[in-house]
Amino acid sequence: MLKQEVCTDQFSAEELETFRRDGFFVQRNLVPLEYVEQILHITNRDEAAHFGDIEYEADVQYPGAPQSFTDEGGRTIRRLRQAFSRDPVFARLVKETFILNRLRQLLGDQIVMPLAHHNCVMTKHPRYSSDTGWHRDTRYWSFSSSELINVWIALGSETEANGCLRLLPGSHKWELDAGQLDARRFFRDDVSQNQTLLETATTAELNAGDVVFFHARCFHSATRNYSDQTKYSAVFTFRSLDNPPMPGSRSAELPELLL
Ligand SMILES: O=C(O)CCC(=O)C(=O)O
Repeated sequence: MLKQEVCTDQFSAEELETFRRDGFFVQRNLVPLEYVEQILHITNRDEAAHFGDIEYEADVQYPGAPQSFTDEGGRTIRRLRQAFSRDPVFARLVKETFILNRLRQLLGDQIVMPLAHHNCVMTKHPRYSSDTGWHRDTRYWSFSSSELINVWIALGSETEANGCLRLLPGSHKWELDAGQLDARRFFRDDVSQNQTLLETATTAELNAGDVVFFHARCFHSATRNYSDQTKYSAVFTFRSLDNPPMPGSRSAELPELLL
């Protein structure tokens, strides 16, 4: 039987202060391992069948990804999208008070979960996975404001070797010049102004059940998986009721859940 020390239902005042300063907070042992096991079961089932809405490494064309579906590793899955349509376990999980109360502390009483963004299980495979450059998730999202919070749930160990999240503390507050981003709105590492900022990067090494709450404006990146085991993480985003998607945008294309 797996044993785990589970924490309280809300952030302490210090944890909130850390989140507000850094734009992220790593909450250890938050999700009971029974959830982790159920989600891994669904993930393995849908991965084996290539079932549902899937993003392949070849779709993103990031460094390290197979160039086409016919290349070796061309059918390597990067993430299983639309997690909510795959099993009720995801809805049960995000409605748990240990998640919802924390989101309320960050965003206010009425929490909405967009289904158009994240809402996925990231699957980072050995050999054919890719490097995700420094970016803000809001780069292609369109809401009244960029005040959204991501919840990244580790389903196994996440380390530098298998491509864990790296974050730039405080970057959710940065105002940037256009020249600091490239054409795809990745944070450029060839600009001296950025190089100084990149020196502040920190890694979020995680164990199963640990959760990173991070502001959608917080710059983050990750390398490919250099280990020999696949890394799995479930990821969702949340907004307050008074921060709707812009009509006609991709963010407004799918329904949302009022939690
Ligand atoms: O490669 C990763 O694990 C990071 C993924 C990510 O940040 C994203 O898809 O927005």
